[in-house]
Amino acid sequence: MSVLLQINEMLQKGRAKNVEELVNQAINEGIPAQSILNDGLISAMMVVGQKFKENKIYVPEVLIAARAMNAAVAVLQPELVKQGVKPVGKAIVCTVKGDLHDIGKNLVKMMLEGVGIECVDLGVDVDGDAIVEAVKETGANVVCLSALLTTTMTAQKDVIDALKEAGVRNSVKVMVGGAPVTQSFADSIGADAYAVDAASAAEIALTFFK
Ligand code: B1M
Repeated sequence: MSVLLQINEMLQKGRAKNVEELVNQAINEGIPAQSILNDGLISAMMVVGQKFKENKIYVPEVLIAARAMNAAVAVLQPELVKQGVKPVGKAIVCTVKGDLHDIGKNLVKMMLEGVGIECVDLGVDVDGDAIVEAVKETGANVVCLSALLTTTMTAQKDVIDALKEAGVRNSVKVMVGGAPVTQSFADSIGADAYAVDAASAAEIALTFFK
């Protein structure tokens, strides 16, 4: 079995140590960093995302795979820089003002990173002004807003309003999600996208960069 296939298989199982060793082996074999990233790591995270969507695996397995992904990316990073590989794009991720839930937000971040999107994580309880500032400072193309409470989902609209007021609404795509959020709510507040889960969020975010 090729080293890329082995990386893919081990990453799906969340075996961080094995993945790290195999990534080093692939680098030593002269396989381009981009190929290790795309064909070994990202393709494995896509499978993990799909299985999660289909309820074939659950949050703990995703977190373990994401941890292995992060460990592997850390090993690969110097090679990616050396070979001039750039992230697909940049996204801001956060949980909106008044809301302290961060497990779903963290999953979204991990899945986005898993498909090669650089994430600026603003944390939880984040208001529109902080997001506007981050958009201006980082040049991110996508803003991902998580809300877990019926009382805080309306803060997603406040963020969109703040982006409009600051004149930067057209420079970013806004994606919303979280347990109480629905497609019709997303449409009603003028979001560009709604994602039901973290894997779908990564798939949709990728379409924004194409
Ligand atoms: Co809270 N809480 N909580 N809580 N909590 C819920 C959400 C609740 C449904 C529990 C219940 O009553 N049955 C309820 C909300 C009711 C409502 O508004 N409809 C609730 C409440 C009421 C509260 C407090 C108000 C309780 C209190 O103090 N009286 C309080 C609020 C604090 C605050 O935020 N201001 C509170 C506090 C807490 C804890 C701090 C104790 C803890 C959070 C710890 C943490 O996050 N670090 C907590 C927890 C753990 C939960 C439950 C049990 C689990 C949430 C979770 O992490 N789920 C939750 C009940 C439940 O959901 N069964 C509950 C797993 C996570 C992977 O799912 O975040 O939905 P989720 O993410 C999903 C999707 O929604 C989606 O992707 C993920 C899956 O792939 N997704 C996105 C999420 N964000 C996305 C963004 C996207 C796309 C998809 O694009 C941008």
